[in-house]
Amino acid sequence: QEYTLIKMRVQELHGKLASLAPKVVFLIAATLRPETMYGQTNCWLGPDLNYIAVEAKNGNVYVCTKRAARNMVYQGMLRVENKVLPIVEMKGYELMGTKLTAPLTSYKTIYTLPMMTVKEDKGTGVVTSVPSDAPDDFAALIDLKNKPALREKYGITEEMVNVEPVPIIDVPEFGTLISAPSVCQMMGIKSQNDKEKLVEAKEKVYLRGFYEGTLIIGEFKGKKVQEIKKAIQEKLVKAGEAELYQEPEKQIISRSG
Ligand code: ZZB
Repeated sequence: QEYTLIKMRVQELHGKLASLAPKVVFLIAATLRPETMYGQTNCWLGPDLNYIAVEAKNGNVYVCTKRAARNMVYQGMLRVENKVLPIVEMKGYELMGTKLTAPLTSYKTIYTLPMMTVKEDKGTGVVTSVPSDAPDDFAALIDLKNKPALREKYGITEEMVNVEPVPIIDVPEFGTLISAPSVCQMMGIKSQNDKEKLVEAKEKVYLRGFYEGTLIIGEFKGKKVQEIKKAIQEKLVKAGEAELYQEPEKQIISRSG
């Protein structure tokens, strides 16, 4: 499985990240949908997952799970070869509310927010949120908007969740409606805890967006998603805003098993 790693730049180095100055630090999100980066509204971390900061070959610092860093070592992406050398170790909750600059999105600043369903054994443990086209993201975002206690627990302010799904992909069947919010509404999904419904919603939105979707924003506006996915990935990589990353076979087997 080939992921695109999206480099989300940390704007100010506070707390556990403060000691990394003057290096440039990125949270590294793994996505299979680089064409949706126009619609990023925030970044998800698992509050109880462990994250590490490691130095990349290019001198930047990358934040991800240890497992992802190990894969990066094998793929020659890190400065220290042959082993994982964490510069800093932290829990997801210690990074909540971090201000990030992400590529292609119209939001100048996006925030790291908690999502309970982020998996440690998939991608990098850092997930970019596209609530227009990912039902999981939409559901987790409405949870944070609707539940002040959840925000307070993680030091999240209302301002940080004051974002709306951005229409980026047109799917004929949904007309002018935005895919993920309308599918969630149709299926009665009210929270990230509606896990079974969310699996079904994801399937629906995924297939339609990929096979029937047309981009309605950015330089590839008017083009079919299928046709420009690769071009957007290449553009991001060329600009130094993304890297390619392979997920080892073992993970695929354990996921389907
Ligand atoms: C942006 C995006 C936009 C995504 C979208 C999906 C969608 P899959 O197909 O099940 O393998 N993801 C990545 N890592 C994790 C993790 N550790 N825990 C939880 N979720 C994770 O799913 C791949 C997608 O799962 C990735 O692509 C990422 O979210 C998320 F419009 O990135 B995606 C309908 C889906 N739409």
